[in-house]
Amino acid sequence: MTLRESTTVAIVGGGVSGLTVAMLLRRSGVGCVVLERQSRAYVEERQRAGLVEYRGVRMFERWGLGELLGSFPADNTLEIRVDGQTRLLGQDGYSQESAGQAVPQQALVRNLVAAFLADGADLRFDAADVTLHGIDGERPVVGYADADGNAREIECELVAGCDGDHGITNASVPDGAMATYTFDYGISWLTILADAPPPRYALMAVGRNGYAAQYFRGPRASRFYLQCDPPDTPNDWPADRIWEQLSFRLHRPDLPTGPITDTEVFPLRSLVREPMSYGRLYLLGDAAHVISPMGAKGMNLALYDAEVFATAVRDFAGSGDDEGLRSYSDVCLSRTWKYQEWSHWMSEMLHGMCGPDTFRTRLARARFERVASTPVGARYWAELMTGLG
Ligand code: RFL
Repeated sequence: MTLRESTTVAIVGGGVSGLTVAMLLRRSGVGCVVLERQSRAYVEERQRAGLVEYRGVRMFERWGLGELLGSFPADNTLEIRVDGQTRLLGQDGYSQESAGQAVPQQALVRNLVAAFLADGADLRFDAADVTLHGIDGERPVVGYADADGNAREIECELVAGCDGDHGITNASVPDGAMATYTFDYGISWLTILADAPPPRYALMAVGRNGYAAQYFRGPRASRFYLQCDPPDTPNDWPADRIWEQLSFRLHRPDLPTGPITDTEVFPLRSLVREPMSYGRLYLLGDAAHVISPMGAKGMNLALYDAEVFATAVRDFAGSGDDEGLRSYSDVCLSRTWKYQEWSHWMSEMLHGMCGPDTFRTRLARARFERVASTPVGARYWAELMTGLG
């Protein structure tokens, strides 16, 4: 027999967007249940992003949740090493006053899970075979199988699709009800996690040696990126080749190395689904949009969607005011496209500066000079970097 329960919001996916929206709904006194396909250990170990922009830091503080971000030092400075020459961005007053916070994504997820459960809230791991029914009606139903294989159903007023690009929620929208806009950069990044000391500032190296980057992921951990060819797999990149290429492209013969804990190759691509809602289903985070990690905005967009949605639900549940729900998609898409444009502009400029000298590399270098050496360029950079633009 299928056990049926009810709640206000059924949240599918317990990543950054799902857990954040759940936490904000909890703070607003709105009932919700989170269904996560993976185990708790799995989601708490999954490493990805590492920077919460200033706007996101302020959001957590506004909701009285600032402590969830931990206390790693923050700095908006970004070092761009052009053919080995250091150029620093983000050292203007505006950037420095509005620094984000270095927060490894898995640390944020761990803190959100702990705080949510400590609050007595309802988070169900190992939820298999999630299905959505009646999302265009008044009372959608979310079906799933619990960790013991029992069939369950949750009847709700709203469904939050927080299950990433390849989840079930965006796939439940009828064909033709959403437009999907995609862009493929035609290149891939090899991403490497290593127990190697992080650089002083977030570091990107561009120029004739090719693209590489190194970011903080803890006091003794770094995430590295290397541009590679799309057909490459991690098998094409043994440790010796990784360290040799990182040292070469970062112009650091003395680059400290350490055990490599993870490698992955992913294509640089972007995607936006419009509108971000259908009936009573609302898409958040990667379920609605995927962004090239060049501008470090994927997690930040997920956090933004979570706050816009939670605020709209609070108003709807409190007084029946559905204005926030009706404008949810437009409000979130406005920021999504600004960030897509910025990430695309950065990707074209920084990748454009790599490789042998051509007309294109010269143009990209001229573009970079305007950002690196004019107050207007610095301000443009800062507004997007901080999330305040
Ligand atoms: P998540 O974090 O992928 O969480 C989705 C959750 O849904 C679960 N799920 C399901 N649950 C129930 N039923 C189903 N049928 C389900 N299908 C899936 C999954 O198990 C998972 O727990 O999506 P969310 O919450 O939208 O958050 C988005 C961010 O994770 C993402 O945008 C960022 O990680 C992107 N990203 C980066 N963003 C940044 O802001 N800065 C960065 O530096 C940055 N680096 C990165 C990144 C993404 C990367 N990958 C994935 C290619 C680096 C990498 C390598």
